[in-house]
Amino acid sequence: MTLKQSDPEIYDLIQLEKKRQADVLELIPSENYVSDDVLKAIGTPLINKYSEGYPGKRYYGGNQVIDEIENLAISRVREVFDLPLDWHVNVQPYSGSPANIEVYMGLLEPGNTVMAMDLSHGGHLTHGSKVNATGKTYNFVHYGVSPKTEKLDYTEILKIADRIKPKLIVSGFTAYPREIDFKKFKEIADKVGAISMADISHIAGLIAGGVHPSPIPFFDVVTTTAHKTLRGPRGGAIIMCKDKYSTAIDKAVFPGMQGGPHENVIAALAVSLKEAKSANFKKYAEQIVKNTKALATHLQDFGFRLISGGSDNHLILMDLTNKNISGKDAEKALENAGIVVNKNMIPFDKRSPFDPSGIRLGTPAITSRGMKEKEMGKIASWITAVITDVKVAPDVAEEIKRFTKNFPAPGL
Ligand code: DSN
Repeated sequence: MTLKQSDPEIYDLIQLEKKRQADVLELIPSENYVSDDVLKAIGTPLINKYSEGYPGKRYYGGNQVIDEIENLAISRVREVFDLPLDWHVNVQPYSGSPANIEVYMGLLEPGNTVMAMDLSHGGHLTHGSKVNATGKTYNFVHYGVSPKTEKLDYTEILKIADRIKPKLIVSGFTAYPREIDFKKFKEIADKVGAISMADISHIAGLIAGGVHPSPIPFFDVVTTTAHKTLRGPRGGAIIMCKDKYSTAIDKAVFPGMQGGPHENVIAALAVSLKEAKSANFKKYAEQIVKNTKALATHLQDFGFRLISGGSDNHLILMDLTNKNISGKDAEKALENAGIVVNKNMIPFDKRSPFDPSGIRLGTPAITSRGMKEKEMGKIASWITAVITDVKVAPDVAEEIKRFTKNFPAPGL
């Protein structure tokens, strides 16, 4: 019996979501479309297996095949991120948030001082937000972007680090549209004797594709989710670290935070990492950056103010203050038009996180559909039309439905 026959309610909802994903312009910069092969690997009987422990040292029998899968995923991580021999890999974190928490658990004591980017300037909840376990457990001190340039000010970051002497400094962002100078971060960490940690979740695919500098090999620890630009499965993550941190971090992952790893996700991660080694993936990563730059230029030509004046990576952070619409209302209006973005705080925002001044948009998913610079002008003009007059949204949605048919999304 098929799922359609045995559980039509869930089957129909899945079809509806597939149709939604096919019909819209997906511009949330942390989302993407995985390949058919990644989907195939994740929906396998690997999900049935318990494999607490690590390859060769499991707490359950019957893990010979699972060990091979996990080891293959690890060796592919090593190739994709060009890891030196004295680096260690853990592919078991359930997602990006657990991965970050596990690094802190492994390397810090509660109450230790840690430095990271402020959430409202583009950090992440697990970079010590007050409402997150990380902010409640450790003494996070935040840096932000410069009020003048809206870019990272490394001199100011050094000043703060020198004053507070953190045990660990986190670099890596969820809403920062510029290239990160990991070398400068490492210099700062070295000057104050801090562990350097990069959360590359957003830009892992750009690093793998060679279009963003990597923090490897000179950083101490690097975490990343598997999805986003890397185009692997959600519900997976990777920790890479210098060997001297490996025992503490492995113990924090299991048994510290987690039980049995999700080996179906690890297999899907391995599949996506094989894809990430291909020449096509490099082209995709290059195209993401070209598309974002083109979209940014068109939006600026239409009078939108972009945080930091543009983008070097896969995302754009837009300040809507001069358009007299809030981030929340813009997100809704654009959604009605088939353009999916997310409302987002902008640096020094005077509004609240639930109804902030900005929206965040990016090009990974539409690049995976094969869209190029030519399409970015069209997309910018639709965004402009909807933000200028929200009433045009239903007409734009129809146009976009026709338009997206020319760009089949992988996996749907
Ligand atoms: N929530 C993710 C994002 O959208 O950027 C980060 O984990």
